Amino acid sequence: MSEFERTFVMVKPDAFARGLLGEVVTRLEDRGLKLVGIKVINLSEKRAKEHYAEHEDKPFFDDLIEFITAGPVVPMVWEGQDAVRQVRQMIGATDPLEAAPGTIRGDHGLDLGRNIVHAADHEDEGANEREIAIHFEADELIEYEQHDAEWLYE
Ligand code: FUP
Repeated sequence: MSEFERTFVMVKPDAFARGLLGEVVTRLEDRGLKLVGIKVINLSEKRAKEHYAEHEDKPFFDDLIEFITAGPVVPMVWEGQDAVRQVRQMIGATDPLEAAPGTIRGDHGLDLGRNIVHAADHEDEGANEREIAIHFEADELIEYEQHDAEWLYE
């Protein structure tokens, strides 16, 4: 069943440094999703470890934390019908080698450890709300009318 929901997305340091922030935002805007929160920050090590807590026992964890704290990131919250699944499809598989052409990772990345963008996983229940809460205060998510909504939704 379709669900109207919010999803957490984050442009990673590689994409920010490569000037791909606009590309990622444009793709999500063009799809019809509504931007309700965005900021540019340097992630603290503490917040990075909280964000990737599920991977703390993995061999790649230290490299992942070093990478995600190596430069500015852009956490965002996007809203729309089935937003979590829509965005996961748009970013493509975790490894850019496996990501289909036409997806963000499939069009802009090559390396698993430099894969452009993070988005909450729809198969990990609760991940989305947890990640939004890690990166945003409630008053940083804004409410407004999406003026083209009547032409996006039946
Ligand atoms: P995703 O949900 O697609 O971002 O992927 P995961 O949560 O499984 O992995 C988080 C990040 O860890 C990936 F973006 C890249 C990194 N990673 C590795 O570096 N090596 C691995 O074997 C798996 C993931």
